[in-house]
Amino acid sequence: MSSENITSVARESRKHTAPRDFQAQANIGSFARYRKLYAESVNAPEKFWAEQAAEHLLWRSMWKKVLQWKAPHAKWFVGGKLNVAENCLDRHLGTPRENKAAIVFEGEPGDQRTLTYKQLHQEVCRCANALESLGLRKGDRVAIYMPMVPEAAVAMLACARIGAVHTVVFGGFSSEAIKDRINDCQAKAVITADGGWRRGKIVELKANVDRALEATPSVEHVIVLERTKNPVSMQTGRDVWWHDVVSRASHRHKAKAFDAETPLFILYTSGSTGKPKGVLHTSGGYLLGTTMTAKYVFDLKETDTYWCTADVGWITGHSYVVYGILSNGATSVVYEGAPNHPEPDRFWSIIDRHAVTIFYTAPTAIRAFMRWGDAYPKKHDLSSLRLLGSVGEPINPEAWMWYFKTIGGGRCPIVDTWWQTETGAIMISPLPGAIPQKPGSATLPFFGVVPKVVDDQGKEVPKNSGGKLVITRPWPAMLRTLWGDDDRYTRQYWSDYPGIYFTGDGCRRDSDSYFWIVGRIDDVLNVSGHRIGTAEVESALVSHPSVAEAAAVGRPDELKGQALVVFVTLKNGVETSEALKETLRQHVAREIGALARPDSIRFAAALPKTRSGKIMRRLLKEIAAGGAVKGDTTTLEDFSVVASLQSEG
Ligand code: 7RM
Repeated sequence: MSSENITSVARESRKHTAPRDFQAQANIGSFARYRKLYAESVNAPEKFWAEQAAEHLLWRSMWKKVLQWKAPHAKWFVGGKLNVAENCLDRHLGTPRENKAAIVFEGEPGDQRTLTYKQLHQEVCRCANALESLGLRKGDRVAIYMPMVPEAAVAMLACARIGAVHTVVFGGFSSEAIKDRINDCQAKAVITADGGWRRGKIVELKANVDRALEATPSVEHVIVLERTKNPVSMQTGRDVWWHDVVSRASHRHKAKAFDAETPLFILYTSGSTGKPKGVLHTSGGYLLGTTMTAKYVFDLKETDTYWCTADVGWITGHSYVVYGILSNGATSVVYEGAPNHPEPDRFWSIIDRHAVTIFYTAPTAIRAFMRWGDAYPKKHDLSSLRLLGSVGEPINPEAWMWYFKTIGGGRCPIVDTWWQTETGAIMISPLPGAIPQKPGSATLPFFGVVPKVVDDQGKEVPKNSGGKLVITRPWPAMLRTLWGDDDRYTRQYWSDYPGIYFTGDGCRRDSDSYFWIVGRIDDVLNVSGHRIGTAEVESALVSHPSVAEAAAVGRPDELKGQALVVFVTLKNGVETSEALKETLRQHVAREIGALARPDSIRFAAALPKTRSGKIMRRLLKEIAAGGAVKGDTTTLEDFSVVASLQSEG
């Protein structure tokens, strides 16, 4: 879609600077310090990255060249050797971190477990030995289909330790989705569990794997963790129990050094059409990017208890539950279940009981908490928190302010982190002690990241007008290719503007040069020649006291090009009515302008979302146009949501 004059109308001007005591202790404590480091990172990038790589990672051999760039292919730290698992574990042993909690786990039923760095290291060594004893070697692909339990991280790190390439398939995906992903990367082994807990029920992971494996000839071994004691069938010769092969293996394992460009993992992400894309990340650059961003964006300190609520099946779980956090020697909280089990205060109860200091979640969750009401957070002591984070979508200013006041008690900075599966690490975000925040803006780029907002010709657009977000230089944690489809890699990301990475997102910069992401460019609406970001219409709607969540889509319209259809879920206790529809229409017109007045408002009990909470507007578009839902729905969280929207016609 063309980017000409995306009408960007959000005008949020509130600016929040971190409290003085936060700044005083911050890893980057002033705007001047950020500017200085940023300038160094873009003026002499190879020098900057060489220094950072030496400071932040443990290398077995030094690289010969920092960057080899032949667009669109990058190699970072060429000739350097390291072991990612050793960086996340072994290097903390023999230091005061050895007996520090690496993972603090809470299962949904309430069971708790803490693994120190020493214990986690032993588990990973056992798992690495088990994988090797099954014949897995460097370069082999291993699918991981697990609940959010420490063993999911153990399995990932064990793969990294032996140079195998993991592909984590989110535990909520169907057997169809597992099958496609296994076949695409020809995985030799699967690591799964007899089940996982979700809202008091067992998710039948092993049964899903069994169904998938009817059509995956590459799989030779399945390792099954006993989590729920749910009966499962075990196929002799193929399936083995974790407690037989892992727990009994030696807790000593010598980590080999691997080339910096050794593939670390493939993570499938849904494309707008059919086949999911297997995003490939490699070792040295990815680990440097996640380690540095974790340290500076989350302002990690030795004493922090950090909790990112993302599942490991999502890039956020890879980068900011496992790799970037453990590499810093920090404590990572892992929670297995739903935010509203047994009650909608579960997250606040976890923060209270574990004295969480840094909390990172998604706007979709924040809006759900708002909808459930303030009484739940108010029941708990959240005073341990010192920093909040947001990821996954633009956060609407309404939700930002609620998060800031109700969860952060008005004292915690919020880092609104923009990045993608493809970017591997956070790209645009406040550094909390240095960059003043504006609710709804991801603010400014991280070190070495050079984003621009451009028109279709690649020319930078003026301040305050909309365009496409691109990244003009390679960065260490960038994806290297799409697994098995390098042409698609080039076409998808590097063809709109040769040599420049196209993110697929629409954006504008304000007069402070802050970045405001307005959503995926395919989601930009064109109403009577005006281009409007879905995020802006949705943000206007949720600023109304009756509205919990909203999704805006275009429906083909002879007169206007596109008519604006919005799907709205209401706050608890609010009744639907024609009068409310009219009120909301007027509300949007007042907030944005008459051009954005919705043509049609549809109340819905729920919106179709991916597992990571992103609204699937593609499906809503099809529903709005009156057609059937086609294309890939494997990433959809709950198909019944679509069915009920369709039946409401
Ligand atoms: C980390 C992640 C990537 C897409 C991205 C955006 C949207 C993510 C923000 C955001 C506005 C943010 N990876 N997105 N974070 N939009 N502000 N802070 O989400 O691959 O699953 O999705 O998500 O559209 O392109 S992802």
